[in-house]
Amino acid sequence: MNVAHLIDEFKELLEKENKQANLFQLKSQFLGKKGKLSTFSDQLKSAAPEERKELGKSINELKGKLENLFNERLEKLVEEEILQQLQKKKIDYSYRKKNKIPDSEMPGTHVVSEVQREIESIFSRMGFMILDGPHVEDEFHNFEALNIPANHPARDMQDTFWFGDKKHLLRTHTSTVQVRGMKMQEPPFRFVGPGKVFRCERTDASHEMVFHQLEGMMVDKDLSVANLIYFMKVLLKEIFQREVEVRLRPGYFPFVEPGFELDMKCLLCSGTGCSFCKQVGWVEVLPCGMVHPEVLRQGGIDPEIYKGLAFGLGLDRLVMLRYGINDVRLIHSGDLRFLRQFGQ
Ligand code: FA5
Repeated sequence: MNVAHLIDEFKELLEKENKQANLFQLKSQFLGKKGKLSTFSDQLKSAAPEERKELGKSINELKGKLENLFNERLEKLVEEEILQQLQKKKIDYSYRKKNKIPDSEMPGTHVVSEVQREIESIFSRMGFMILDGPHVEDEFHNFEALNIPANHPARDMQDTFWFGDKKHLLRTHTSTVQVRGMKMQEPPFRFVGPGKVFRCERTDASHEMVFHQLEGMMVDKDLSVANLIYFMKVLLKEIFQREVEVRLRPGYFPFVEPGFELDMKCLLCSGTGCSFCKQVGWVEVLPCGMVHPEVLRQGGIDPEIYKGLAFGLGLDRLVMLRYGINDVRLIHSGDLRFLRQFGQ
């Protein structure tokens, strides 16, 4: 058998196959221990010593060519398979029309987006800017700049989805926006940063793996805990359109000092205890505090001159309290029967 013929034959057979397993089988038929190439290697054994070097070289070249052909075909096949899968998953935009689903049955804006917009507008009126931040973050913005260095036990407070490089992650909280916001502007300033956050947690009635927070930050010369409490109260009053019962207790977050947990009386059970509030009667919705001087420094702000206040509202839980939704997993279920109750 001549070399050119072997190459052509392999090429032709590779082209005909459209399953990865068959490709690998073909590879072993040609390149395996007892494959077609091995007959050339056998010739090597019986060749005269002066011919061996040249022959060995050409066998290696041939092997390289066959391997290249195989790799090229495999790569193409994988690409084709991915394209096919994508085709299958394509969204059918004509589905609604084909099935004659009227507008009135389509869910409108998602309930979390709706409440988010409402809160954005409340803060806008109080002079806050609205900032956005990336979902894929680095260690610096999610932890280090927030006074949570490597090996700090607080890293375990939030179970993190890490990327393979161990440097990037899906942000575990919107406090990352504090870091970005401080670097963007000169004080005094105030902004809110709403968005999705991700935690590798076991889910239950009040815990999801993907949920929403709304960060708030204000930096100015004369700020105190009194300002913090004022903003929290305005927010809750506007959202619930009435005075709601809250309690403030000390809370530990490395990026604030002092730090607080602001809990709301559970509106689902009026404080008597249910699965949502874990029978406590109170729900954690608004952790907050005065920004730690080290965090201000990391953001390029002199803590001797400026003070900061910050809060991290749990948006989904607030939505649940407002509408009496007793399981956070419903919010993200995509169940149209649930979603149609909200939005316009
Ligand atoms: C934080 O994420 C801090 N970054 C908040 C903060 C900001 C504190 C600024 C101080 C200053 P925490 O892990 O407690 O804190 O989450 C904040 C809120 O998100 C909680 O009060 C709760 O309402 C909500 N939350 C937390 N985990 C979940 C979850 N798995 N599912 C739904 N909501 C959650």
